[in-house]
Amino acid sequence: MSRTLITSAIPYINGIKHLGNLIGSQLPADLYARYLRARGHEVLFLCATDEHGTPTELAAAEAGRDVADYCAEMHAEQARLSEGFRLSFDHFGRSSSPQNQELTQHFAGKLDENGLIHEVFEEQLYSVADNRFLPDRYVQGTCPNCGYEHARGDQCENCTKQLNPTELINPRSAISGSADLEVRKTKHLHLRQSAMREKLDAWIDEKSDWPTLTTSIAKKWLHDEGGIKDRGITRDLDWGVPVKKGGGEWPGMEDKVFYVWFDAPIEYISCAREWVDAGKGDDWERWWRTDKGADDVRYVQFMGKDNVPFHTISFPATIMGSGEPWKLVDYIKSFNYLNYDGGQFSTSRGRGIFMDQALGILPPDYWRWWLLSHVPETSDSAFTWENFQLSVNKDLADVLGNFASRVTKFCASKFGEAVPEGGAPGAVEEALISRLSEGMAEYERHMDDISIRKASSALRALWVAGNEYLQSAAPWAAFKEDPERAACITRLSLNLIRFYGVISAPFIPDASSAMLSSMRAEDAEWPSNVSESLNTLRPGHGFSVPDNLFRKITDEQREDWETRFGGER
Ligand code: B3M
Ligand code: ZN
Repeated sequence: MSRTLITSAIPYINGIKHLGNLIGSQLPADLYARYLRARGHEVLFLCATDEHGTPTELAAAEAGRDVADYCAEMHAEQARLSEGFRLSFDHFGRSSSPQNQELTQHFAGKLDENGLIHEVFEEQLYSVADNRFLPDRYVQGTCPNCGYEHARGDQCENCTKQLNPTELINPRSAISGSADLEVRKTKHLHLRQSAMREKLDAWIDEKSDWPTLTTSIAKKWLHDEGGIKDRGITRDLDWGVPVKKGGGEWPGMEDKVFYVWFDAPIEYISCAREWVDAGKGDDWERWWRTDKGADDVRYVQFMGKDNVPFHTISFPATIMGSGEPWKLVDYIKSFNYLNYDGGQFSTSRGRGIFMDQALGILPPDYWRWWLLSHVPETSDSAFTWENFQLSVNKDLADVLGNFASRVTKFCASKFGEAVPEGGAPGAVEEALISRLSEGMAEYERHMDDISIRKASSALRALWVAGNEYLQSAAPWAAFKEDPERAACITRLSLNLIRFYGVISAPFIPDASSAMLSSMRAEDAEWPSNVSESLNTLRPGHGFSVPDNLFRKITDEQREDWETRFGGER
């Protein structure tokens, strides 16, 4: 049995996530975690909320809330929605935890000891009225490029041009609106990523099995435009991890916090400690410290492509630079973007479908199936209501749901609610079993490779095989002339429902448990041999007809949702 540590990129705390966020890391990570657990591996699957940074302070201010209260509430909300989508985290932590504060300061201290932190003086806008330095986003003004009056100091939302706060015309503080701003010098810390370039480069070169999407982004950052830059890791904010080293003071840095992207990945480690502190596990170091057994762990990360630079450069630089035996990632699975009906999902503009809305109209499996079978793996992909309706109605309702309902209803009416005895299987059954065996090997291969689209097609093909078998073997026709034959087909088909319940669980856990409980299956072990697995439910074993597993989406519903979710939230 092997051990796998799985982390999903940790979602920002400010606001409910949309389906593009969900499929960009958490949902695929959950699929993989469920699959490995089902195959008998020991898995630690961690996620958390990413709570620091300017957007959090701004969102709390906009909601008129204290930032700590706001975060606590949003964390609970995100945890609730994660459960709603059946994300099977072993722990859903918080980057604002005391554990993460301590570990972040510890890393900073180690990096400093190892000469990898530079103190730099930067010119920055200071608001006299607010009595503080303003981070880029806290400065507002007129865009020098397009004249938009509400451009932010980091970027103009209107024309998307990246800006420096000092370039804005009529700059003012986003906190107080005051225009009484001065340019002053202030001290910041830089992580000397450039000093680690060769090490990082060599490390990436070892990763020949990584998706090209991952390695190409990493290489670009290491080499383009004169190579990897040092990175500012401090900010002028109140909300964040205070800049200290290993708990001690850091002279001159009293009013500053670490940059959110410095402490967020460290939360992957802290989260394991939070998991132990919450009483859910007893040893986090065996997952994270290579001197404490984590050598045997395979560590897999999931994330959207925009997060790749931080996971291939900045976080490894933090870990390597500490000189301590922390576990480095073994495999990074990254994703492209999911678009929404001819545009982009957008949190700031409330465009698309958000997790709470999705669960408000349909159960999680409908979304899980569509999202995972259309995951933007090799290129961006697009959500359309038409395609969603088609895929739910065809794959889930017509193929899988219909199979389970036809078989159980037929059996109940002809033989009663127990597996019938019937004759011995024949050539048709043998053909089916060999088709299923090949299909299973393919399904497992793609799941092992985290090739999600291919895995979903392979799973669908397994469902289709059962359906086609049932259709051509036609027990309802055989029943009249040869009830023994009809009973044999029925017995195998009832076993197929259990089989589907087991193998579909990583994708559609609720429907899978419904199938398993209607079959009263005690054994839900992953099949190592298809033929044996289809013999699990013996003659006389009772079952019940499941409620409709999937309801079809009607044209009316589709049109209604299309309108409802067409505009902004
Ligand atoms: N919160 C960005 C995102 O949700 C960021 C990921 C952090 S992973 C350490 O896409
Ligand atoms: Zn502009």
